[in-house]
Amino acid sequence: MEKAILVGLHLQDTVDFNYMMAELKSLCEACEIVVLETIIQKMDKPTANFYIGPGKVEELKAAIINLEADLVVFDDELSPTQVRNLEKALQIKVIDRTVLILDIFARRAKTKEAMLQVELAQCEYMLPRVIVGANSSFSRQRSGTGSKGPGEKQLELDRRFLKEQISRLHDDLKELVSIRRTQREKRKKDNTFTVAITGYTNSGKSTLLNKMLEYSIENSEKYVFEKNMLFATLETATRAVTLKNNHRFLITDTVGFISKLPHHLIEAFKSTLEEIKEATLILHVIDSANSQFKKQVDVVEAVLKNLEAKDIPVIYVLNKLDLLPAPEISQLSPCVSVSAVTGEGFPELIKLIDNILYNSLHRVRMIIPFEKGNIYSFLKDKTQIFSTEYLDDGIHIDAELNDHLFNLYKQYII
Ligand SMILES: Nc1nc2c(ncn2[C@@H]2O[C@H](COP(=O)(O)OP(=O)(O)OP(=O)(O)O)[C@@H](O)[C@H]2O)c(=O)[nH]1
Ligand SMILES: [Mg+2]
Repeated sequence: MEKAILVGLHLQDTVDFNYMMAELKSLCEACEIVVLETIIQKMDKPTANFYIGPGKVEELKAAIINLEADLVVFDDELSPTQVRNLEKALQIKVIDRTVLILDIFARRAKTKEAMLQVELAQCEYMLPRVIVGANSSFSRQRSGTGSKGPGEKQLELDRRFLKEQISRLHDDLKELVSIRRTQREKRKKDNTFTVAITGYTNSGKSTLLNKMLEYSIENSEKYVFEKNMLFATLETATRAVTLKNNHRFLITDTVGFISKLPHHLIEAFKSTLEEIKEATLILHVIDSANSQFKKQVDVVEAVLKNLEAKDIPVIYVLNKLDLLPAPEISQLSPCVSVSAVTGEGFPELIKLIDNILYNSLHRVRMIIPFEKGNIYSFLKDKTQIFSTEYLDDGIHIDAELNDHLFNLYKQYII
């Protein structure tokens, strides 16, 4: 196990500094790094050369020797110059928050798609940091903390090779993405509603999906992996839920978010996150037992905005109700309090989901004249048709229309 000293820069306008440092420690733990000590400096802004001030660099140097540390972890993304200068001055491996997060992703990635996405993000991160003839202390930045991913073989890579690698990864991913897209389009055609679960990492998204399966009348579905750790889930899992009233929807669990999520990762995981964008409804799961949950909500909302998913209806799910009474938050609406462990609040949550998905639907009987066959094909594509009969006066159907289609084809409804 590697032993690290954490370094945090407490900028004047950061209100949640202690929380961010605690989160950095959890990220280290997820990478099996032991934290020996935390060194903090209060400043107005980072210095260009070392991120921290020159006096702090000296203090850090002494601490490294005293505590026999193997590496130093900084609380925010360092510029290539800062890393270079720090490594030179300290004679030790220097990494930042971004490297830690990339590393956790590399350790957790299991599917081909997730592995390619992580590798892509790592290569993009490395690209500006690879200097011709760079000294070997850069190796950690390249190979992470002994995880899979690009790994040791990258030591000899130069910029050109990295660029080739990036374009190869893009090509490989494109192929996988098109498969996923085809599946999604099929779902759309089948007129299946999709509910996407989203939220901060460790908020209970996977636990919520598993609990939801218990409320499905056809529950032959496989449970997903849930665990008390950052980024337990990296791949998307989709399961079908059929409610007692036979209303059916698909529910999707996917990767969680964290503050300062490296933008290369968001880019690389766009295809995974597209699932959220294409959903009929979003469940935003909030760990209301976490004292910083409001901050976490803001982080998630910002990512959703970045994904252009802000026009999709959202239900705010205040989770972990069994640990603490649910907080009163009037600005989050509609909102349900639940416990994904005990199932408390689930009947309300399910009712709300059902209402949003199905309430705006009108069950109707229609007669579509034969010469309007195109309307029939269109409806078959867009809505659920329960029965079809070809009679003298046209095609008789029993269908479920949303408001829009209901108004559009009013004249054919009987
Ligand atoms: N007490 C309590 N614990 C919960 C609840 N929901 C989830 N947990 C716990 O919180 C931890 C994280 O749960 P997950 O479902 O893996 O969280 P996630 O949001 O999927 O996390 P990532 O996949 O890592 O982003 C686990 O230890 C769960 O048992 C809840 O309602 N009450
Ligand atoms: Mg999960």
